[in-house]
Amino acid sequence: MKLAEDIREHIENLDRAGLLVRIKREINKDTEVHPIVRWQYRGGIPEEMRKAFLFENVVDSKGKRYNTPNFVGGLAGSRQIYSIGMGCPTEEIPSRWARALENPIKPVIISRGPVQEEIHRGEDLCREGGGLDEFGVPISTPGFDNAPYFTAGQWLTKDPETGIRNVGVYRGHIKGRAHTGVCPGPQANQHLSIHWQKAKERGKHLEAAMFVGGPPVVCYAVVQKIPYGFDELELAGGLAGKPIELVKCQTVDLEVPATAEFVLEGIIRTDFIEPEGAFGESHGYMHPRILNPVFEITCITHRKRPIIVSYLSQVTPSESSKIKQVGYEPLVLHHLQKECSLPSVMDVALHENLTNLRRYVVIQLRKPKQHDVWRALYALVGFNQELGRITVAVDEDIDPRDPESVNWALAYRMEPERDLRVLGGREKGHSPPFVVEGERLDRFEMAEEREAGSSCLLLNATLKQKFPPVALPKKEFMEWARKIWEEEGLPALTPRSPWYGYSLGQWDEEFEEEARLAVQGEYYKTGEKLSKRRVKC
Ligand SMILES: Cc1cc2nc3c(=O)[nH]c(=O)nc-3n(C[C@H](O)[C@H](O)[C@H](O)COP(=O)(O)O)c2cc1C
Ligand SMILES: [Mn+2]
Repeated sequence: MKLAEDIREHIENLDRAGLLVRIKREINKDTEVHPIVRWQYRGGIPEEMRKAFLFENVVDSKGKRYNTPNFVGGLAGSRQIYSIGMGCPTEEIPSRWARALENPIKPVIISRGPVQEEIHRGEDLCREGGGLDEFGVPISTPGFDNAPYFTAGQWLTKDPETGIRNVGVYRGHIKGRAHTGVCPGPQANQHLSIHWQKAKERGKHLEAAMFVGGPPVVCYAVVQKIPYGFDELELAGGLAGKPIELVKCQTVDLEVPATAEFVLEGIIRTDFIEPEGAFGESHGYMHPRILNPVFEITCITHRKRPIIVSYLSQVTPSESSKIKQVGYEPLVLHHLQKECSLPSVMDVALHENLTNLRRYVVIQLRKPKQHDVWRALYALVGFNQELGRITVAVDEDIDPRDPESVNWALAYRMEPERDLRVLGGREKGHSPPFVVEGERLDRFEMAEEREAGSSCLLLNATLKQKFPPVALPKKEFMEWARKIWEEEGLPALTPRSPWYGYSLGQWDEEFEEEARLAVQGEYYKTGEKLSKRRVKC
């Protein structure tokens, strides 16, 4: 499959793979777009059946028509959709990530690109129908959100000191034809926030370019947290195996992907902040209004009929959680196995449904020593302040991605008095509860609240001693039975672990022999043997 250069080629690839739904009827972007796609996540549809949605005929609540299709669920609606954007099978995604981290490729600047097919600046931005009036941006959580927000805006800025580029996805609250809010996060570790702070200290506004679309690999790279000072566009080049092509912006000293759908150029003011939100957030609740910077648009450039990519976020599973999970799990696994020298760690599962990845994590280990189990648990919660509020360690026979399997381990292999630890001194992170003073929550008050702290729960649900076998028929009997099942035309099976019995150490040759005799029909022999061991009572 050819790696897509832009959203348009990506849409063609999805279409060919049978992963695209085109909605041609008129759809209201304020009330219908996101609720339609939401059903794919709250309607009992398995991940393998999820599709990308292209709304071709977009109107708004006032009846206005837009020449800007909406593309939702299109970059990471499922792991399969993500793999189309990466141009590789799902199994190869982790190694692509590893390769890109080790071999980033610098972008190149070219003279022209489709993203500048149309250019609007100055007065043009402020007239009726101009500026953001041209863009039919959907409302993510109709009934709660206070405006449409750009949810797939990739904010490109440069460190005011070193000039090193950063790109990250940050929500953009649409407030007027030529200005938006921007939410660089109260977290000091958000790189846009660092740039903004540095510009403010120098008494300057921060030049920014918010672009939407471009090569899918760019979209995947810019949501991953990589070290400060590492240009995400170099990482994207590493994912693509070739440089990302950029064009120079018109009004700011920045450059953006040549094949993006559209770009908002402008400055993020550093002399005031103002209320922004409320907005339904990736933690699954409405995030209250906070004080945030304002982005003043100096120029909009776009392709003809720009496609508005919008990520479905909020309650998980969502496109937002998937786009993070696919790259984040290999990063954490690599950290435990390689950087912490814990080869017994086999897998790390960031539980996605409802809990949004970071809050509930399961580590799977192969025949670990107990001190390695604890070290893996401590290392995981040390990797990131917000990671692993609840962290569980399980053995290799427990599927870390199956909550039933994990509950099974918790119920039998964990002794609460001995096997759990609560660690304090943690940051509260991006989640409720929020302390609201009066009507609104100030972002600095929120920072204080984060400092107020939180804790995490570590649960060691690995075996500490031998257990008897899992009481299901041995594998060969289950496999034979499956053959008969299928020959009889009974409903298709999707085996779930455990589907056969296996030893967990507490079993000996005598039990083995008795079971062998039993299936050979020789169980009277065992009865006879046991009758010789009678004890008086
Ligand atoms: C759909 C979506 C929306 C996001 N919105 C925000 C946001 O508004 N504020 C924020 O701080 N992070 C947001 N993030 C997370 C950042 O993109 C992520 O932390 C990224 O690593 C930041 O990169 P940077 O620190 O290099 O700028 C969002 C992520 C996704 C996928
Ligand atoms: Mn960064």
